[in-house]
Amino acid sequence: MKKIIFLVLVVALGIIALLIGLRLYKGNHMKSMFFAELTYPYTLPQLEYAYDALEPHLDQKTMEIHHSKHHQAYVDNLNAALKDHQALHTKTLEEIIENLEMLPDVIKTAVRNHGGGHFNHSLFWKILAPGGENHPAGELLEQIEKAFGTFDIFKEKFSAAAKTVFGSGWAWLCLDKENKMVIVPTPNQDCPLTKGLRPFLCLDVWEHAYYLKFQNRRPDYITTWWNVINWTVVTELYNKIK
Ligand code: MN3
Repeated sequence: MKKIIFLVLVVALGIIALLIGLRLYKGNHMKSMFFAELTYPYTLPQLEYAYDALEPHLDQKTMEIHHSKHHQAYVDNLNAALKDHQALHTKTLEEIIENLEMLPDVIKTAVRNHGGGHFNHSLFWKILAPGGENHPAGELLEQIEKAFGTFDIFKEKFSAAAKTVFGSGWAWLCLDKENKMVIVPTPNQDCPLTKGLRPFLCLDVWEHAYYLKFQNRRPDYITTWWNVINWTVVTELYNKIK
């Protein structure tokens, strides 16, 4: 009799452990290294600073139109594309972009452009700040120096990548699959996540990001952008994904 009670107890404990395990698995399943809050229906994230806070480097009018019009349009178009695809409503944007190739063909291009647009801009606003520091410190600085030689060489290489994006696109600093730091340009709103890269610094070089103030002078926009980087946020992001 005691043996039976013991067996029942063991089985019951086994079932409880299994249920807890399944729950944990389900909890972790919706994975997000960057923005757990980016899920359907998508909304425009609030900026943590005013539109004029990045003056004189990034001007108020550009920031306002870029955020409230351009970014909003990516959000609206992404929601429209995903509206009838309920299976994707429980995923984070990050999961969707990482698995772009597995999406139904009818929405693949729209998600690539507008999902990318939403993710890329959400990251871009985060890494900006008024009166940013000139460079990171500690381990991130050491790793940048290890990867590129000096911080100034890194800046030159990143700026060159941003300058030479043909047409619209972005420049990124990412960790690759081997955890190596790489500078990567992407066209349009393509996101490095789709290629298995983990981005932690980005620069929007679409004309809408600078044309009002800089017109055709993209290099001037890039030079001034280095003054408004929030290295604290970039470092936090780097520590999270490394
Ligand atoms: Mn933009």
